[in-house]
Amino acid sequence: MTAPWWQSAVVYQVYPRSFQDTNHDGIGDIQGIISHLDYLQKLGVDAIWLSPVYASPNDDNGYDISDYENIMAEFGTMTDMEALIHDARERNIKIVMDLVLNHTSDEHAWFIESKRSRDNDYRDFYIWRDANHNAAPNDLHSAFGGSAWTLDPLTNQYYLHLFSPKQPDLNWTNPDVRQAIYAMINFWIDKGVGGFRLDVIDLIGKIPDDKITANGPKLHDYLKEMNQATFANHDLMTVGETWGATPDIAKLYTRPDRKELSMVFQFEHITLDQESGQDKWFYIPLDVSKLKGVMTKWQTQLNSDDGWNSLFWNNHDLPRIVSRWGNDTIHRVASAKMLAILLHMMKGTPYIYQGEEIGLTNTPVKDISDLRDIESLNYYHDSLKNGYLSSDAILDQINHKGRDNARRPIPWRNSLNGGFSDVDPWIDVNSNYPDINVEAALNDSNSIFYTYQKLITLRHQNPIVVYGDFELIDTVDQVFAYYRHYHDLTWLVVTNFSNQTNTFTSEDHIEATIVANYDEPKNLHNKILQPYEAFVVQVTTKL
Ligand code: TEU
Ligand code: CA
Repeated sequence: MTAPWWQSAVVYQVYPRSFQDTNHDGIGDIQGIISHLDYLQKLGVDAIWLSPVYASPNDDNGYDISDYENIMAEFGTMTDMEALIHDARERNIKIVMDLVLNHTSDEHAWFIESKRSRDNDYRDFYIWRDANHNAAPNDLHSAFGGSAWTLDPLTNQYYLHLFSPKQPDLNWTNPDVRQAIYAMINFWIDKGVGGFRLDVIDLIGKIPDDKITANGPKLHDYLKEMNQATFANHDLMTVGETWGATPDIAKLYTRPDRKELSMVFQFEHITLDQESGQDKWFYIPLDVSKLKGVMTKWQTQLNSDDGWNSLFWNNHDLPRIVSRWGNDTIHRVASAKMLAILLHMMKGTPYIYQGEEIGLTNTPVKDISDLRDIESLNYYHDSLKNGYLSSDAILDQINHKGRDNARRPIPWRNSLNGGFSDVDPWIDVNSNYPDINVEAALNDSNSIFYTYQKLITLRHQNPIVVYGDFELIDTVDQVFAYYRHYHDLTWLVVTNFSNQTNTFTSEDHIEATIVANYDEPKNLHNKILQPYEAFVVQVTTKL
């Protein structure tokens, strides 16, 4: 059996709203993506994960879908979408659609019907419950603040929404819901897409009455059924967003003989820099030794026979990695390359979030009016109301962790609005665009861009990167070093996760340098590592 294409692939995530505006409305669009396919081909990626482009009132920037089989007017038309799929394919790039199956928009035709009356044919497409002593059925919370239940006065029942009230949860226990969803997925498969990213897929088996949300008992039955009805017999890549996954849970989703998904996004490393028992806003410094522990666990416990890893630092929900765990001032370039090398030499399918490849930074704001994200806005207002934190303290948390950090327009060059749009964009471009932009990166042969390009090529050309065994090396805390072993070959990856120098020592003999962000290392004996230094060398190990 030949290995599936997605095991050696690198995926690039596009957040369409912020990629490129072409029709002068300040909002990115599908033609904008098409206009940069040559750039993505130059970078070398195999697939684009496209955040939602479906019709949506944009309460949550497209993660609230009002029609799965139409394109958001602001982004373009179905003809544009077909052109994108076609033009990408001509460059050997597949389009991976974002499937939001846990909920729809409250403006979806199904919900509009569902709320008409208690006996409407679509009533059971959603989750309706009677009041509990004149209050919500229970105390389930929405991820965006407040109760997960909203009362609809017309029929005097509550509906469930684990996200905003404009994102009512679908009722997956209803077979008609499932069949309607599968038909929609097949609509997109027939258009020639290369796969799907499944939004909060771990929630679809929920039992709200027992307050079970993630990993409900029927979850994997639904995924198997979905696979049979849709993905089976197509050469697709599927990746599930699963916040609470452990390696054992990941195997349930991804073990090939279970025929569910290709891989999942696990978030264990992502939650390391928050106070234990608190939500993401209460940030603390990263403990590198904990990061080593988590990454090693995933690298060693998920073998290709029983599952597959994804690798990522960033997405549209997360702060920029160079600001978060690197250094976005004097060591920006070195630390961005270090983070790239560390991640891309691991086993699994890497995802690059737009702008990561040029080391885009966070965009701290001084005023809440500079933000657009529903999660940050709700958090700000709810926290102010409960009075535990000052508005400055809340803004500080949002500046570190808020989702708009990732959602600023891509700066393409040093011109008005970074060349994203010639009118005011829907959200401001980071003011550092004169220095940090795509054109500047392409014109500098030492830029972060070319490190990413090289890492992608290395993965495509060297089975050791895709299949090699991972072995952590015991070092001082701030140094993260590991081997990859493949047949007789050994690659050594050494990274200094610090703005200070550190020492790494080994008896191994360097045969060749594969990639480095400082000068090529000469030998490994008491090697002084510069701030954020990273290199990969082929070695002969001393036994
Ligand atoms: O995110 C899932 C999710 O749980 C988010 O609320 C996440 O916890 C938060 O963004 C982290 O800060 C997915 C999408 O990626 C996100 O953009 C959507 O808002 C959400 O689902 C609802 O569809
Ligand atoms: Ca536009």
